[in-house]
Amino acid sequence: MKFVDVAKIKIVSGNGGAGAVSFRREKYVPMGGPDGGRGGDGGDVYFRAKTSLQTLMDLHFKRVYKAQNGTAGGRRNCSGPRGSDITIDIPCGTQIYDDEDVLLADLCEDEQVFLIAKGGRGGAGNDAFATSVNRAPRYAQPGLPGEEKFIRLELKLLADVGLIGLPNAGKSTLLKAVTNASPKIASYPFTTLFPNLGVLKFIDREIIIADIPGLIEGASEGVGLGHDFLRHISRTKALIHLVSGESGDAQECLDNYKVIVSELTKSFPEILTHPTIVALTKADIMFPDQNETITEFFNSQGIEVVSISAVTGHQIDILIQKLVELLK
Ligand SMILES: Nc1nc2c(ncn2[C@@H]2O[C@H](COP(=O)(O)OP(=O)(O)OP(=O)(O)O)[C@@H](O)[C@H]2O)c(=O)[nH]1
Ligand SMILES: [Mg+2]
Repeated sequence: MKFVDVAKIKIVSGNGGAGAVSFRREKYVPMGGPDGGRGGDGGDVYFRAKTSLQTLMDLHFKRVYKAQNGTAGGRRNCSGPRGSDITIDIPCGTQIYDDEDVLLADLCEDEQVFLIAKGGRGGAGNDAFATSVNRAPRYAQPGLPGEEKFIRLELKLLADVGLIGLPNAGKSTLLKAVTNASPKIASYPFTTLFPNLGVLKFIDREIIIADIPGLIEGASEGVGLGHDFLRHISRTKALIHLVSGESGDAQECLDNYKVIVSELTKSFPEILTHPTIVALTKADIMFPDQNETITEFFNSQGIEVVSISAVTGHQIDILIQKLVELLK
């Protein structure tokens, strides 16, 4: 199933109900005055952010959202009932754009509500138009139409830290080791098809970590799963770039590291400005001297690395320590 993080929908607020034209008809009152009531206002359309939601999937299935129309006014000055509002629930971190790509709102807090389209006002009944000159007006106001808008929603998950790296680098394994998340892990590339969020608890802090699908060479041109998922880490404060040490070959590790840097340069260069920790993963299956050689090779290129194993927990505490320092 495709992970949906962009959705286009149409929203329509309710039309106002028409005001009524009516005259009092009562026994013994020969010339009853006007008594047409007001039409009810149309319903409004709201967006509401929910931490419990993680995708825009639901909005992909239903494309049009319409609030109820107001009801026309009635006799005896009866106002028509207001149309019911509708509220569209979206994940926290969803940005709302209009059809000209203007950002209207960015809902980040749980239960945050945004009025996107106001219902049309109900029309006044003929009673409202009676004057000393015209005591029996035969007209009333129509209700105003609701608003119709085409909206584009874009989800950018709210995470403090993003995990990047080639497929199979061990991103999901690390997320699982340090957070409450239980992502799918497997020994083949592209196991992760959509982002996973996990919460790392460190003393009194909660750090949200996003594990995104692996990037490969050409991702910026759509190879593999493409680079679209990078939008989710565009708002992180720090990154962990995972490089697998599985091959035991220093040059290969550095080349793998550079593939990611080069793809980021092509697609989301601003992400490279985020403070980044480079982690050499799978230390448990490297020989100690390989581990040392690779680390020194990276250092000689001016890249500091911390070698870890998410399986045995080797140096995971050091990685977390560095991360906390970086986020300060
Ligand atoms: N020995 C060892 N294996 C590891 C370690 N970390 C990950 N692996 C293995 O490497 C493989 C890939 O791990 P994943 O965590 O799925 O890798 P990923 O980076 O999330 O991969 P994609 O989702 O495809 O991008 C799995 O078979 C893991 O068990 C580690 O520290 N030590
Ligand atoms: Mg994964």
